[in-house]
Amino acid sequence: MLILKRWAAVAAVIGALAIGALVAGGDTALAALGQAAPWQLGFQDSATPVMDEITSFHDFLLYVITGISAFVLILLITVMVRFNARANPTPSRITHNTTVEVAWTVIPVVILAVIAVPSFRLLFHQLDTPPSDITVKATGKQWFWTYNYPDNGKFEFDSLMLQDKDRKADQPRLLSVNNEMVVPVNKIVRVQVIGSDVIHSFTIPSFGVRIDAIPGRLNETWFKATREGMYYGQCSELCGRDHAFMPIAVRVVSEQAFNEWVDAANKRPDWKTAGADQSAPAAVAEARQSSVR
Ligand SMILES: [Cu+2]
Repeated sequence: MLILKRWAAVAAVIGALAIGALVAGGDTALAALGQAAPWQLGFQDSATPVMDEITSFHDFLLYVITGISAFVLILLITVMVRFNARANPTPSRITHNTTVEVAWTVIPVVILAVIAVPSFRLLFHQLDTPPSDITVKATGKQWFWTYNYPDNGKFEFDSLMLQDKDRKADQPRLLSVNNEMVVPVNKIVRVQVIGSDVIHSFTIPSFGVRIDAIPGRLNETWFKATREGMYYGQCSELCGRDHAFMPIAVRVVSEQAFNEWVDAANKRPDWKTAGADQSAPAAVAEARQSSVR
């Protein structure tokens, strides 16, 4: 009986954890917009239609797997309690049951089909770039990102992680950069992604965007940010020594502010050198020092 009690305690803990995860998955109050928050559970708040879809698909799957896990747990406990050698000394000799065999084949197939339909719909939504309003090209380099806007002028700039001494109070550590990628709100932004040396990965969790930056291959993704603000991501493909120190920072602004930014960017003569001001190696050395500690 002691063993049974222990198992019951384990089951209770697992059940409590599952319910906790379920509640946390649906409650995004803990998550901040555009960046991770301490003790966050679940995704960052969504800022694009694709991320809305990812979030609801995730929540749906959580219900499915919780149901399956609970069902299997109940079966296991029933077997342990009712059919152990003491409770059931003369076991049944049945080896086949057609109804049960058909059920345990058909029901999982139905569950997989129910999962597959929204899954493929989401994949299609992510990978099928709609006609875009603007195009941004992001080039992953060891270890920073270079952006240019092929439809908006000839300017190009490097985006490097900020040193602690250059950071303002509202700029998060290890995520803020000297030159942010700027895009207009409620516009479809096509992002062309490429690597110039090794494979990097362009990732913005709040946008539901993640795509590899591969040398010699122009990858493409898209997003439509529906809320203004700052959104952060990080290179998500291990790319070498300073992989952890090449954040992605996107500022979503009104269309008017975006047009003003483009005008200013086109007039700025020192863009190319703005990133190459050698602040990056120092910032990285500093960050590496303090993360080792
Ligand atoms: Cu990288």
